[in-house]
Formats: sequence, structure tokens, C-alpha cells
Amino acid sequence: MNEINKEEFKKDIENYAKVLFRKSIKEASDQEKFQAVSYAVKDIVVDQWMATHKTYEEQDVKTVYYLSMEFLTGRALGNIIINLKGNKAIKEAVEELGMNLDVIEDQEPDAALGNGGLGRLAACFLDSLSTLGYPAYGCGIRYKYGMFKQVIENGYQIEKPDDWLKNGNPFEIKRPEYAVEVKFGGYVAMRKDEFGRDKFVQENYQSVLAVPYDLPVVGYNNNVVNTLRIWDAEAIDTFNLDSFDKGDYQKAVEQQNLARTICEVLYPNDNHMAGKELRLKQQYFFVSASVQRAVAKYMEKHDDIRKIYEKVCFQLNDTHPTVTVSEFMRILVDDYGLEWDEAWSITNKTCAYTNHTIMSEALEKWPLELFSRLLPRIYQITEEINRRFILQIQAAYPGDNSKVEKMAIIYDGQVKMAHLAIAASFSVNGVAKLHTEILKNQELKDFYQMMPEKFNNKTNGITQRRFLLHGNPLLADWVTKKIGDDWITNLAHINELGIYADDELSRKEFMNIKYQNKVRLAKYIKEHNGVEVNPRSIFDVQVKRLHEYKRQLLNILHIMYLYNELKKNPEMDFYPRTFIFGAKASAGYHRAKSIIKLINSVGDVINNDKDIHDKIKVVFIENYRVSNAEIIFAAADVSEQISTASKEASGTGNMKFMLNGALTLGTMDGANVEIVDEVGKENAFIFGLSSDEVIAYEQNGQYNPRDIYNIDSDIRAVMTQLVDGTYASGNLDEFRDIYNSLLDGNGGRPDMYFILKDFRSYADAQKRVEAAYRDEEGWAKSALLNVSKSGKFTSDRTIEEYAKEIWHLEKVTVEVPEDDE
Ligand code: Z2T
Repeated sequence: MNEINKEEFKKDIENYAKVLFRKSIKEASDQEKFQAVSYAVKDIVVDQWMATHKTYEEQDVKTVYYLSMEFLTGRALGNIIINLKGNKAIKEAVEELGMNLDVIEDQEPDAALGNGGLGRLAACFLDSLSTLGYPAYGCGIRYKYGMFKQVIENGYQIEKPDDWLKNGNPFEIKRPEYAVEVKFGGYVAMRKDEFGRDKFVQENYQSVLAVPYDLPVVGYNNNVVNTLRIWDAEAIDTFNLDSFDKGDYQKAVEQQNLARTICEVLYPNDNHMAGKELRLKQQYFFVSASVQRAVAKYMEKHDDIRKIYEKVCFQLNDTHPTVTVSEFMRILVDDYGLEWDEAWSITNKTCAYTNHTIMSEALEKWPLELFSRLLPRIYQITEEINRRFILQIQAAYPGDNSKVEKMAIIYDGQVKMAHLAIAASFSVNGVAKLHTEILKNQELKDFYQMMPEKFNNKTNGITQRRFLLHGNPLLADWVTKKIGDDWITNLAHINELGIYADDELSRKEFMNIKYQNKVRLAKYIKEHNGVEVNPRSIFDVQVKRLHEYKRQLLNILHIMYLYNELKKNPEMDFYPRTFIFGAKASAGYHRAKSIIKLINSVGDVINNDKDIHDKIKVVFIENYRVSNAEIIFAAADVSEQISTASKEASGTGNMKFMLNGALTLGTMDGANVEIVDEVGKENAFIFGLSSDEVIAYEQNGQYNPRDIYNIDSDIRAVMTQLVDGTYASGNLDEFRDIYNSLLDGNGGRPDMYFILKDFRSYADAQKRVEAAYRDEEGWAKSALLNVSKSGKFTSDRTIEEYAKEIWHLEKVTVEVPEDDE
């Protein structure tokens, strides 16, 4: 890679301040400085970006298109600087100009184009694809408003719009030359083509112009820059009033409105399907644009559309982009005139599908009325796919109608997107070993039995570049001092750290770094929450989306129990603990919001109770997001991964904690199982029902939480406190719904997530945590071992597996030509 010339780079920054703001660096605001530095960094990136794409063209590479409604990339500047390895030169340049790089980085809004795990996974995958040198596009939507900003008022979550583009995005490049038209509504007519053959055309439709914006995805120290292409909608230019009659005028206005609404906002649901018409519009909008563009690009350099699968793979990030299947069929059949069977075989060699959940409320099913009205041609094609798929099912299981009922793509007046994705893909993968087994043996059993060859596992991973190198510079430098810097691109080598777990001095150094990071987080908490926390206490952290299955409720009920114990016996031996939460609840998910209120209310009472001498603190970090996550992981001692077994497909936060030396307190769920495989049961705290036990209870209906409530007085006490006003200044009904959900069901089964059932076993595991933490040497050793065994959980490993086993991609190397002026 070409060296970054510090003096030139400084001039570049000053020049951007001048042309963008007519200011000197001294006069510029922090935000303007951020912009100027970012443009100077972009200058370096663009050379590599162009060189990468020149290489791709010359070598006619196969490319993966990662289609995703969400890319939770967070801040770009710090990450790009790290991946350019220009860290030192850039930092010096910035400082010599009298600026502080941390302050500059802090000016950037997070790109929060995602909800949680699924969107962040997509961002980690892009980082790994570039670092490994694989040709890839991320394809998504340029939401005007990303994930809402969470403000806590009086303990309640309030959602504020995330106007992340208000100062512009220095890294994006608009590409109007690649704009395409996307059509909605109208009807399908049979017309004759130029050779007199029948063809289907959509008529009387509304359309929008999809306009791409490209964002660079910079690989680590390798000149490779892939593209995250996010689409914006603009009105098609038909607003030419003179020549319009009344109907045209009406339609032009409608099309303008359509264009204005499509990319307005990200749906803030994690693991839940809302079924809104606009959401289906968003899906088809970015899918149609991405597929049209991928096909056009392929045809620029090739003449046989039938071989497109040799150069293109569409990876569907959950079912959200599944209309890809029918859109691709439409292009092959209607635009390229292929026969159905041939088109289907090509589609089957091009599409691959990843499943991210078994939660039934997340399964996408679209009512036929809506689907056919919005996408009339896509609907016809989907009907034909369904008709033929049913024939296939019947051929495999003659006379067994239950198979059709369970597997059909269209049934009960709905389009089942997962069934469409599975039928049309050559690969169906889960995101952790346990999750894939549950898919094969339970949720997707019938599909697995009919098409076992499609199913495979790809355990999730995370990028160590963001979550260690950038987020935890103290530990990153220490690791590099011990074992060299190979871990940055080859995390398997972090294994070499293992020997230091037995070295006393290393353990001390390691724990000291953890302490420094806890001080950093304590400062953040003081600034943002006004709560004083003791960095010598155990930092026990649960940060993730708020969902009943993730059981933040189990955590806070247990805290209520501990508090009762301390109140009964203030002198009891109790190691000080800081319980830290961070979580956004979907705006319409009332029970989840109520759990946030409960956490804050419990915190208010406990944090202000002088009797317990600060032995427990409860902190709810407002607006949990990628940028503050980096600070939180670095400071954690205990990683709470306490989902009801079988419900968390993988989890990825668990991996980020492990990489930063926190010990897992968790159930045998998702990737926790594989974390324990790596680190050993003795270096984690495992509790609770197994997934098999949970599934058995769900099937036999034999669990009754009242049995536990009746015999366990500690549990009864905290249950009562939910409804007796202990934590609800005045309003006895504040937490009534939570109470009812545990004992009566309130809509579902009572205690659907086995909170009371797992409570004792969780409390026991927490006792083991405390005992273990008192043994300072032992804890340090376990924590270090966790770091040293985290190698498997890099997204580089995950992406190598996708690239070799699904996408069949070749790596490239990129040379950037020297400036020869
Ligand atoms: C999501 O974040 C996840 C699954 C979804 O299923 C939807 C969303 Cl928005 C439709 C999460 C899983 O809950 C989590 O276990 C997993 O680690 C993550 O996706 C990435 O695979």
C-alpha cells in the first residue's frame, strides 16, 4: 500500500476546510473539521476504490451481491483510518493541525441503517469481504431516517428521529448514471413483441427512479475497497405540466408521493414482522433496482445471460429480499425471453438464503391481496413458481396432502417468503450450529427431508478490527505487544495469548487494562446518566435489543431479589456489582417498553438507597448503538447471554464480549454453545433449560409457572413487588401486564419464556460469578483464556466459509498506481 504523506495530507485537510466552508482549520467547528478530515481520507480511499474495480473488470471476477434491508455500519471515519493503516500518520497530521482525533471521530453520526444483530452482521461481513479480497456489493436502502434515537424521559423510552444525513455524508457518492426505474401496481396485459410473440407487460403502473449512492468498504491494509450501494427513490421526471391532462397530473403527484415515502424510514422491528404495505414496497424497490443493475452490469461484459450464475450470486439476508427470486425470473423470462425451466434453473444456481430466526412472529407472510395489487407481474410469477413447486412436493410424497399444506409457497391466502426462498435457493443456511440443527429437525424439517443437500451451517462472526482494534485500543496494543499484530487479519493466532493466562504479571497487566476501560465507561455513564459507578465493582452487562425472549426481565427480577437479600441483611458479604443495560424496544412493542421502565424504576430505587452502601448500581445506557457499544464491550466483566434456549439464533454480542475478555453468563443457546465448546465450561457460567427441554415443554404444554410461584417465596416476593408499588411511584398498574404475562399469559401461554422456571438456576449461576470474581487470579486467567479462544468467532472465518462453500469466489490482489505528477 502506498504510504500516506503526512504533509500532503495536512494540506489536503486545510484545503477541504477552505473549499467546503471558506474557513481555516482554526475557524472551523468540530463538525466542519470532521467533514474536512473525512474528505481528505476519502481522497486516499477513492484511488484504491478505482483500482479495485479496475482489477475486478480486468479479471472478470465472480461477485456476491449481499442483499439486505439493513446495514448497521456505525461510524465510518475511525474504522477507515484503521483499515488504511494510516492510523499513525493521520493521527499526527490531525494533531499537528491542533485537533484531537477522538473529538473529530465523535462528530460523526452512526449510520444506523439497521436494528441489531442482522444489520450489524451484514456490516461485519462487508468488512471481512474487503479484508479478504473478495469481490462484493452490499445492496440496501438509503433510509433518510435510520434507527430512532432513544431518549429516556422519566424512565420511559421516547423515540426521536435519527436525521443522520443532515450535515451530509462525506463518504457517499451519488451515481445517477446507474439509476433504474422500478414499477408498482397497475395490471398485467398480454401484448405482442416485435416478432409477434406473446409477452406480458405491466401497464398503468406507478414508478419511481431508484438512484444509487455508493459507500466505500475499505479492507484492512490491502487496497481493496468494495461498495455498499444504497438506493434512494426519486420521482420520475414526468411533471411537465403543459402537456398534461387531468389524469396525468394526478398520477404525477402520486408518483412524487411514492418516491418521497419509500426510503423515508427504517422499520424499527427486530425479530418481528409488521406486515405494512410500505415495507413490501421498500423490499421490492431495492431488490428490483439491485437485480436490474447486477444483470445489466453482467451483460456489459458477457453475451450469454444463461451463464450469469458463473459470475453472480445473490445472498438473501433473511427473507426480507426474497422477491429477488421472482424479480430475477421476470427479467430472465420477460426481458430476455428465456423458457421457464431454463430461467428457473439459472435462478436456482444464483440465489442463496440465510435464515436468522425461528421466532414465529418474525416469519414473513404477505396477504395475497396486498402482494398482487402492489406487484402484479411478480405475483403471477410467484403463483407459477408455487404451482410447479407443489407438483414437486406431490411427486416426492404422493397422496400426502399434509406436505403441500405445510410447504406450499402460497397457502391460506398468503405468500410465505421463507418457502419461496428455500424453493428457489441452492443453499439454505442457519447462523449457528444449534440453530441450523433446530431448522433441520424442527422448523424446516419437511424442507430438509425433501432437499437435505441445500442445508448448511455458517456460524456468525464479528470483525476484530472494529470490536478490538478500534474499540479497545489498550487491549489491542497489549495483545500486539505479546504476540505480534497478525491477529488483526488472522484471529486464529490470538490463541498464542493462551500461555500468558498462566503468567502472573500478564494477568495483572490484563486486569489493569480492563480497569482502565471500566474507568472510561464510568466516565461515559457519569456524563450521560449522572450516575456514579465504582470501576472496582463487577461490571455485569446486558446490551442488545429489548425482546421478551432475550429475557432482560429475568435479569432485572434477579436484581430485585438481590436487593431484597441485601435489605434483609445489610451486612451480608456481597461483592459490589454494577448492572448495566442498553436496549431499544420497537416503538410499538408495549411490553418491551414496560420492561425498560421497570429497569429504570428499579435503578431509581436501588441507586438512591443509602442502606445498601452502593453495593448494587443499575444503569440503563440511553440510545445503545454501535459507537457506544465499542466502549461498553471493552469494559465488561460479565456478558449476559440469557435468552430462552432455542430462541436466539446465534447472537453476536456474545462474541464481542468474549473478544474483550468478559466471561459469559448464559444459556446453552445460539452461538453460546460454540463459545463454551471453545473456552470450556469451567470458563463460563451456564444455567437453565436446554433447547430440547424448552421445545419439549412447548410441545407437551406441561409447564405451569404457578407451581414455582407457589413454592418459592423469594420469587413470590419479587412478583408481588411488581404490583404493590415498590417500584411504581403511585401507579400500581404500571407493571401489571408484566406480572400477568408471567402468571396468566395475557395473550400467550403464561411465562412463555420460562423466566420463573430458570430463575433459581440463574441465581445460582450468579452466585458462582461472584465467587469466581473474588478469586482475582482465577478470574484474570479465565478472562484471558476467553480472549485467547475467540479466534473462531471472527467474521473473517465466517466469510471464508461462505466464499468457499456457497459463493465460490476467488480472491483478488489490488495494486494502486503511484501518483506520477
Ligand atoms: C435480527 O437482528 C435477527 C434475526 C432476525 O430474524 C431479524 C433481526 Cl432484525 C428475522 C438476529 C438474531 O436474533 C440473532 O440471534 C442473530 O445473531 C442475528 O440476527 C444475526 O444472525
